[in-house]
Amino acid sequence: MAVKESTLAELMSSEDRSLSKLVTLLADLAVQVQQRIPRELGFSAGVNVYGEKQLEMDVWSNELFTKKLLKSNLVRRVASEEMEDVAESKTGEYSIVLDPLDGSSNLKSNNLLGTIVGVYHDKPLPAKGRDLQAAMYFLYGPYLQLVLALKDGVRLSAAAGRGVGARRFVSDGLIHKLPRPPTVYGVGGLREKWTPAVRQFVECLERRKLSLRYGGSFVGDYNQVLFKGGFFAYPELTDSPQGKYRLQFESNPVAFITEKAGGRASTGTGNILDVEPSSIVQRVPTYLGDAELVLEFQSLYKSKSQQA
Ligand code: FDP
Repeated sequence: MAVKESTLAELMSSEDRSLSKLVTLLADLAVQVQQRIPRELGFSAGVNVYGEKQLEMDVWSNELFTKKLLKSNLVRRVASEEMEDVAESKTGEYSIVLDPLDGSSNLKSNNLLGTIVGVYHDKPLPAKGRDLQAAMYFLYGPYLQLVLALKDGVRLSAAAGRGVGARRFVSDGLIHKLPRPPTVYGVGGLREKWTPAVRQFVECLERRKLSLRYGGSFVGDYNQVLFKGGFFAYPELTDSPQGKYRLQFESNPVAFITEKAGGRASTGTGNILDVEPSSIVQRVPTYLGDAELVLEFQSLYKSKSQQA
């Protein structure tokens, strides 16, 4: 059956006009980031958007997103993984949490990178994941992909159409769910620093023939789970009980996407989206993906904690 192609504007047609404008702006900026990456790597020597000295790509992308969002009249607050404080403007109804270039250590080796965004309607930051109105990530892969979670579910789109900027994004408009049965898994952190619960769970996934997919890029690795079904974690580590991911910028937005795709998101003991935020820089152990697998991990975690 032929599927009708939808533009980004059509995907957003049942949402508030201001949210639609915001997603369009973010998509425009993601196109600019993707175009900028080869220049940053020196394939276009001397080219610099500001005409100043070459900036680190994550600093550059943070400035791009933050400045444009705050000038848009749509966004009141921006908190970013690249900034210590929340940046504010005088107008706008949205509060944005942002990891402008997640996985930036993959830049030189040309592996996957992403931009992660969480959208709150007029909430002070930091905020609880449960209060997110929308969340998305852009994946800078062989093609630029937008994974967009709104209240009615997750939709996938790609910058593959004929337009420029956000107008290039096209979608089949279908709601995407995590497929079953699960077939892949990825777990971050050094194996020697995994706790017994994580080790045992990974052994169990391997016995069930789930394939390992780990490239060291959150959105890249998570996207495999979203497409193939499975389990992804950046777990608590023996020398880092809160793991690596920042609650506001990484764990909450991707947890929101996971729930909207029919999966679950856990800290090991409870739902990531219910964690009370204590600071902008807070980290949480992050276990995501197939709902049954995440629940299974949670009960193993509980029994290992009781034994300890
Ligand atoms: P990066 O340091 O390259 O920015 O949290 C950031 C992140 O990448 C994630 O994208 C990725 O999943 C993780 O760190 C990789 O950490 P390890 O190097 O410990 O695997």
